[in-house]
Amino acid sequence: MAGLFKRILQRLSRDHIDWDELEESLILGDLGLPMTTQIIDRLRQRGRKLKPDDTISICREEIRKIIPDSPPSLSPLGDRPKVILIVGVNGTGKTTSAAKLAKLLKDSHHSVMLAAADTFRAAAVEQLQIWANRIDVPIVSGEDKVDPSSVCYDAQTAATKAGTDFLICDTAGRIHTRHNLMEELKKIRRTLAKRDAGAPHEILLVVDATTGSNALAQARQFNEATELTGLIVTKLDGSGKGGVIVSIAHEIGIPTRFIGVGESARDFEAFDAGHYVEHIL
Ligand SMILES: Nc1nc2c(ncn2[C@@H]2O[C@H](COP(=O)(O)OP(=O)(O)OP(=O)(O)O)[C@@H](O)[C@H]2O)c(=O)[nH]1
Ligand SMILES: [Mg+2]
Repeated sequence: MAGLFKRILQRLSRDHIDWDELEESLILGDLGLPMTTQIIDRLRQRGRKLKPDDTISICREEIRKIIPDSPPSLSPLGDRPKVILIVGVNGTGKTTSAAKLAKLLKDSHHSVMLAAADTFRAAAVEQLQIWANRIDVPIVSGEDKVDPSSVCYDAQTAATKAGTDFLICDTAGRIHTRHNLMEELKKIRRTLAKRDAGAPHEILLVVDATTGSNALAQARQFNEATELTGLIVTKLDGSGKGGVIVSIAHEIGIPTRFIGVGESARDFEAFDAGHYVEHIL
């Protein structure tokens, strides 16, 4: 048993439930107040005879109700590149996740191209370039300080010409409360939609699991600006933190699509609700 439930089980006594303590544990586990209240209500309906193991299984049941078994997987469009835009605040793991996702798709025998559209931070293009070489995937990158929209557009042109299945665009870290940065993201979207009205077909927000409720605020703001299609939740390795997956699904309705569980290219998985509830949370 992993972090949150293990901690709760250790604190539960055999003969009575301390509701305040249980509530505090769920909130500290980043499940969010609405989800916590829902779980506590459900447990209270069961009354006094609850055993610690029942408590944990009811928590799991309630969580499973709001997290789909398996979120939609990424399948190619067939006639044009499926464009995936990777967004998020600074340092959450966007560049690493863009590369890991490229590797995952490549390993499933799809053709992939990367676009280095973080032209803001000097070393960002080079960082993605190193990854692209390592995983042997073509990359389109822009000059320093060039408009990220034009890098994405050029990459989309190249991917279309090459008949590539997936184009993954890494973008600069941006603070979700900064208006002009969010406008830049909207411009990238509009530019990609010029060639293909459905593009970007996926907008994945990368959140760092260890940032807890701040990740919920990020998801809310990014979703307002760009209509997210899913989350990549990183740094789940050894953090004992993963509750934010629940609060974001419950309060905003955005599914987690992939998780990052380490720094190497292999430490990346499609999200699996059963595994998450049993082994990660
Ligand atoms: N332990 C762990 N570290 C991760 C994971 N994903 C990313 N990292 C690390 O987090 C750090 C930041 O990752 P980046 O991919 O550069 O993050 P970014 O969001 O692109 O950062 P900016 O471009 O500066 O906004 C790096 O040291 C990564 O190795 C993960 O799943 N687990
Ligand atoms: Mg980056």
